[in-house]
Amino acid sequence: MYGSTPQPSDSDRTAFRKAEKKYKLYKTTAPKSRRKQPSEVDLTEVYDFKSVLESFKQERKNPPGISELRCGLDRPVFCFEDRPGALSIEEQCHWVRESLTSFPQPSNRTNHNAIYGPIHDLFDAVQNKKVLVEVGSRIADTELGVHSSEGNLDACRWKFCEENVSIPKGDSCNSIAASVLLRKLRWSTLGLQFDWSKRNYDVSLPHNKIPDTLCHLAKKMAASAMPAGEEFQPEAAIVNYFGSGDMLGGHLDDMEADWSKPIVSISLGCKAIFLLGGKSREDTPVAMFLRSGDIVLMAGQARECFHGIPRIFTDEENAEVSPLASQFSSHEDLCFKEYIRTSRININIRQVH
Ligand SMILES: O=C(O)CCC(=O)C(=O)O
Repeated sequence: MYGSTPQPSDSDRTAFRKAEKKYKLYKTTAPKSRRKQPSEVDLTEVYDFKSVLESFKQERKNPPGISELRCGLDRPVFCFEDRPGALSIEEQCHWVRESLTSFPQPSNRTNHNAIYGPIHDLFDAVQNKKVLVEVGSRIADTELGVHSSEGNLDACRWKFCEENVSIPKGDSCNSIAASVLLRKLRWSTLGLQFDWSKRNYDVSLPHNKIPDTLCHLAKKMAASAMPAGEEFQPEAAIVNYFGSGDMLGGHLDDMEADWSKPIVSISLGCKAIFLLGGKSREDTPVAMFLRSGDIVLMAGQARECFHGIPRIFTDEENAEVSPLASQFSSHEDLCFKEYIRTSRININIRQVH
């Protein structure tokens, strides 16, 4: 989760920090070359659920330390025995679309709110090559060819308009392409809104309902990790968007009142390394690959453990995103395809109370 302040003990000496540094993307210039290349990383200790699944299918055997969780799903679910959580390609496609179109819609908030206020229809603006323009007091909405429903420039100063709109001479005008805003989208929040500055849930903030289909999926996934007789209540979700070089520092999800309830965490798009540590940053984390469609259940002991994403893979060979990207085959879907080929999305669903 963003906004977690480094702890005093979070020096290079902690086991978690060491693992983050080990897997982080560093670029070096190879001898006789001027181009920077990703440095070699030893990935032999990263748990690979693709091979776990293959050996399970062939020999019904799990690697030491990993066992199968029997939770009535039509596909195997594995868990780490010492720190005790998949989606069809169509489901992945659906959630990528939702994450880029409906999840960032106001009243849900995103990281862009603080600068631009609520932004409506960002993805639509990307598809139509629009530009977000600061509508100053001297430039009327009508001159920019945009329609302001609010009629109050101070309350809503940024508007999407055509790329080639002409700004009247002498008017200074800030603008940013919708495509750049999408690249810079880092999070959106659904259901109860998380306040990053206060690091708590602000129940007074307006928000859109978490879609029923997402609630249903989360309930199904969480069921095996719920206290007996209780049903998971999805109250909030954080959607993280990662581009090349982005990481999510080691943190605890400690803002929910009841840690006996799991967090359901869905991975979409490019492959990533997930670090699952212990209750202290001093505990050496295990590293594992997360691919598109993987679901991590942060439950039981693992609910209280440090975790983070030190690296995502955006190069064609390692991203393993082609099956998903190729689902976006029509001309209208080109923007989805371009986005997901070099990005990762994580949707994590929480019961807050
Ligand atoms: O991106 C992920 O898989 C982990 C996300 C996460 O840890 C969080 O949002 O708290």
